[in-house]
Amino acid sequence: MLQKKDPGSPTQRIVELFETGDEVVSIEMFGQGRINDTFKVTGMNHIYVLQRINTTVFPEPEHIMQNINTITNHIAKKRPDKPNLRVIPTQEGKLGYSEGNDYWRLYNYLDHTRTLDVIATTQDAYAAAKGFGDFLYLLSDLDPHLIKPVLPDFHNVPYRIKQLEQAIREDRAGRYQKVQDLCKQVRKYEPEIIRIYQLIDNGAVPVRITHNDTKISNVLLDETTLEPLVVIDLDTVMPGSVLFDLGDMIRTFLSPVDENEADLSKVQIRSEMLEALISGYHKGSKYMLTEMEKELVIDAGKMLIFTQTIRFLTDYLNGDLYYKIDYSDQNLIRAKNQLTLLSLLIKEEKTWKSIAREIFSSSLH
Ligand code: GN1
Ligand code: MG
Repeated sequence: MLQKKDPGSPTQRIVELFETGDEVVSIEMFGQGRINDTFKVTGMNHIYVLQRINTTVFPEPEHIMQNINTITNHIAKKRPDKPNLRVIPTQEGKLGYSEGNDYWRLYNYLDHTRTLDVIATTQDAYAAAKGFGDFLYLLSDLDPHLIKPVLPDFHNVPYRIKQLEQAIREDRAGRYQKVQDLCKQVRKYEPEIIRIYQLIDNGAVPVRITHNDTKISNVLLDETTLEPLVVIDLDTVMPGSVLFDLGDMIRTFLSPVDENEADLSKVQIRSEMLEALISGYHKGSKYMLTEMEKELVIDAGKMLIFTQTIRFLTDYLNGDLYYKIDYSDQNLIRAKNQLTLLSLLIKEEKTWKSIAREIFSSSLH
């Protein structure tokens, strides 16, 4: 009794190419990702997560799957008693299935878990940050050379600025005039953000295996205890700086509304969430951050919010080719939302920095 809620899609045929030993009962769209397509597959015996990888964004999905397989095996070996993400191979023993421009993969579904889109309480912030901190710690004894840099320029600020400049020059969607002022406002932060990026790039902080997309919805929490269980969305796990992860947490944890909120007066910085984020991460990562990493945490937030602002703006100028949108000005709204967050963070940056210092030094070891 197949109830496909995704009519006309090849999803059932695809699932059957994987080594599940199960029978499909239903398939439905699932999740909030802006890049890949995700489906929840209910089988007779188990539930699975099927994903179609966006091969424009990830041109070498096989490399991603090798990375993910290395990472998930490493974590499962270190904590076999906990729920873990597993790559389910195809019947031919491959880590995914490639057909035309599509690349598909299948995971086990982790039941009795939930994700958050915005952080409502300090307990949420602490738990989610601790989950990402655990992740850093769990991978800290894995040689970064074993992980391929699948998107080498992902957090490269000068590269992102060049992409914006190109989008302005080409003005493919004829939208530049509308966003000229916004471009000016955001570009005034460039020198300051480039300085932060260069510090990192010049080796002020160690290269670690980092997640690189630590928005709150990427950690699964136990649905009753709210304990962080599993970090998901491992496509961008690469050698990088922990500051990319901390920066993206600052970007997504501090405001009571997410990047899609059009009412900019709702964008705010909640200092209690910053405190919870830092103490949760510090605890999860077993206090392994260097002094320089701790010192740069707020700067990292600035850098990630800046980069996200110009990425949304670039995509808006290009005619929405990268991020999924629900309505035509959504990338513009997202860019404005992120620019508001950036200016709020910078306005009181001294306060945030002193809070960060205090929490890092007062957390119990
Ligand atoms: C994308 O689609 P999702 O949620 O995995 C993006 C992140 C952005 C985020 C903004 C590979 O993440 O870098 O921060 O949207 N991922 C990629 O919501 O570009
Ligand atoms: Mg992602």
